[in-house]
Amino acid sequence: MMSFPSGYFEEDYKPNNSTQESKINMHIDIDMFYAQVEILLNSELKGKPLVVGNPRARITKRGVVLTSSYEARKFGVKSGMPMIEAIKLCPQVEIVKPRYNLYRQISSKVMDILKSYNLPLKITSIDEAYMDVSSIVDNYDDANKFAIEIKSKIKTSEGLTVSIGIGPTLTIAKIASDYNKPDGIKLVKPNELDAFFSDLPLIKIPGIGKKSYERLKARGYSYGKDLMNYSYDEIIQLLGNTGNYIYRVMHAKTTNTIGVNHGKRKSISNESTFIGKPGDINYYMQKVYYLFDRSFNRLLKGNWYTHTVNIKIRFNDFKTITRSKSIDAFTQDRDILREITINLIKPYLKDKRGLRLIGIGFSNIKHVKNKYVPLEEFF
Ligand code: TTP
Ligand code: MG
Repeated sequence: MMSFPSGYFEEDYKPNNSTQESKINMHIDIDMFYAQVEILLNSELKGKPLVVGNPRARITKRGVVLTSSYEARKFGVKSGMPMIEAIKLCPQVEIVKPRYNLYRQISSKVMDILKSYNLPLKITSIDEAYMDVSSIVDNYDDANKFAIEIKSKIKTSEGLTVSIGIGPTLTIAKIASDYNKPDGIKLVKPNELDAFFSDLPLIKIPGIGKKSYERLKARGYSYGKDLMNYSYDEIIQLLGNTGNYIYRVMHAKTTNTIGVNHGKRKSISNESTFIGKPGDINYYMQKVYYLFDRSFNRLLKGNWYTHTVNIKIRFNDFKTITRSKSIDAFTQDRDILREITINLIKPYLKDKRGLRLIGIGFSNIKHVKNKYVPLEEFF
C-alpha cells in the first residue's frame, strides 16, 4: 500500500551539510501481501497468475484488483486496475475473494515480530513498517544480518516472505525495499547514493506519481542521473518544489523520522553491546555489576531516588526484551537496588541464544527534599 511518511514537500528546507548519514533505517514490506496469504493457504494457487478481488467479476464486470501475484504482474496486471481489464490482459487469471479479517490478523502477527525488537517502529499500512535500527547495529553489514534474521523469523512463524530496504533515510529505505522484491534485501549505504539513484526511474521515488513522472520525462528527466548533477539552487530553478524534494531524496537529506514517544519520564541507564556466547554467565554477570555500578553512581551523584529498576536484554537473534520492577518507596539504597537488579536479570542470562546487549537503569526517579533516613536508624 502506498503511504508515505509525512513531510515530503517541506518548502522551508534550506540546504546544509548535515545528512542523515549516521542513521540506519529499515523499511519492511510484505511481498504481494493478500496474494501471498492466499497462496500460502491453498498451494494449488502457487505459480499461477492470481488476483485478489471480486470473484464474480467475469460476470458482473465490477471491482478492482486489490493485489496480484508476480505471475499475473507479468501480464501487466496491477493493483487498483479494474478487474475487467485484468481479465482482458490475462484471461486465465485465478480470482480469489479477499479475506480482510485474516489479512489483518496475519499483519498484526508480523508487526508483533517487529515490535519484539523494541526499536523505534512506525507501521504505515497493513503490510509495511519502518524501523530505526541505528541503536542496534553499527554498520550496514550488521544491518544486513539483522534483516536476514527478521526475514527468517517472519518466514518461520508466518510462512511469508518480505522485502527489506536499508538506508540512511526513511525514504531511501522505502525505495530500497521495492528494489529487490520479492524476498529481497537491498542496502543503500551513504557512499552509494549516486550509484543507486543513477539508474533509478524517478517514478520509484515515493510521492512522484504518474503525472509528475510524465511531466519530468517530457522534459528529459527519467532517471536519477538526469538530475543528479544539478546543485540545489539549479534544481529548484528547474523544477521548483518537486526539484527540492528530489534533491533531498537523492542526497539523503529528507528529514522525516520515526516519531518516538518521548514520555518525559526521567531515567538513568547504561547499556553495553558485546559478543556473548550461550552460557557465558560469569561474563554476563561482570557486565551486570559494571553497568549497575555505573547507573547507580549516576543516581547517587545526582542525588536521585528511584522507584523502578529496569533491565534490557538483547539476545543473539536480536530479540530484545525489557523488564522492570517497582519498589514500594523511592530509594537510593545500593543493596536493595542491586538485589532487585540481579533477581530481575538472572533468568535471562542462561538463555540458549546467548546475549549481545545488557542494559541496566532506573526510572521514576526524583530528588527527595528531606534527607533520606534509612529505617534502621529509627531503632
Ligand atoms: P502493497 O505493498 O502496495 O502491494 P503488495 O504487497 O500486494 O505487493 P508488493 O510485493 O509490491 O509489496 O500493498 C499491500 C496490500 O494492500 C496488498 O496486498 C493489497 C492491499 N492493497 C489494496 O487493497 N489496494 C491497493 O490499491 C493496493 C496498492 C494495495
Ligand atoms: Mg507489499
